[in-house]
Amino acid sequence: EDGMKPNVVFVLGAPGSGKGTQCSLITSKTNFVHLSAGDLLRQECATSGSQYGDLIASYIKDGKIVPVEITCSLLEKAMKMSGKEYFLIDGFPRNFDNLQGWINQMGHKTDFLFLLFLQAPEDICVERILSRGATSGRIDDNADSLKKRFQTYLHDTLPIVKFYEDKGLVRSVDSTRPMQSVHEDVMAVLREVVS
Ligand code: UP5
Ligand code: MG
Repeated sequence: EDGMKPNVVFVLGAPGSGKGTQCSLITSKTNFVHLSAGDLLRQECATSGSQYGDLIASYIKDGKIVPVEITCSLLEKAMKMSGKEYFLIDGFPRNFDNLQGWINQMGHKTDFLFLLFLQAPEDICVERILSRGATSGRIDDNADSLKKRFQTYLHDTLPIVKFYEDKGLVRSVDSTRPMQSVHEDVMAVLREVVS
C-alpha cells in the first residue's frame, strides 16, 4: 500500500442527521479535513459564471442526486487544494452511480477507511431541518423539498450503507442524542482507525 495516498472516510446519514455538525466537531480535534459534497455543490451554484450552476440548483431543489462527474470533480479539486491526508467526505456517495464514479476517478488515488453512519429517525431529522430552514437560506430546507430528499435517501443512499455494511466497513453512531454526546461516540470510532 502506498502510504502517501489520502485516507477517506465517507460520512452518511439522513438529511438533518448531523453530518455537517459532527464533521466540524471532528476537524477541530483531528487532522481530518471536512469536505461536504453538498456544500461544494452549493458553492459551485453561487459561483458566477459556473456552467453547472442552474443544473445543480434544480437537482438540489428536487432532492435529486447531481451527476457524479460534477460532484467528484469538486471533491477531487478540494482534496488537492487542501494538500492534506485525511478526509471526511460528507454526504457522498449517495447512490451506486456516485460510488462507481468515485471508484473510477478516485479509487486508485485514495485509501478508503470506513463509512461513518449517523443514525436518526426521520421525525427528528425533519424537525431539525425545518427549524434550521428559518435561517439557513437553503433552497431545499422546506417541507416539499425535504420530502423528496428523504425519498432519495431511503431509495438510493441507504443501499450504499447496506453495501458497506455487508463488507464490515460501517461504523454506526446513534445521532439522536445531544451533539456533544454524539461527538464522543464518533471520536471513539475514529480513534480505532487513526491515532
Ligand atoms: N443538529 C445536528 N445535530 C444535532 C443534535 N445531535 N441534536 C440536535 N440538533 C442537532 O444538522 C442539521 C440541523 O440539526 C442543524 O440545525 C444542526 O444544528 C442540528 P446538520 O449537521 O446540518 O445535518 P446534515 O446531516 O449535514 O444535514 P443536511 O441538511 O446537510 O443533509 P443533506 O444530506 O440533506 O444535505 P447535503 O448538503 O448533503 O445535500 C444537499 C443536496 O445536495 C442533496 O439533496 C442533493 O440534491 C445534492 N447532493 C448531491 O447531488 N450529491 C452529493 O454528493 C451531495 C449532495
Ligand atoms: Mg450537511
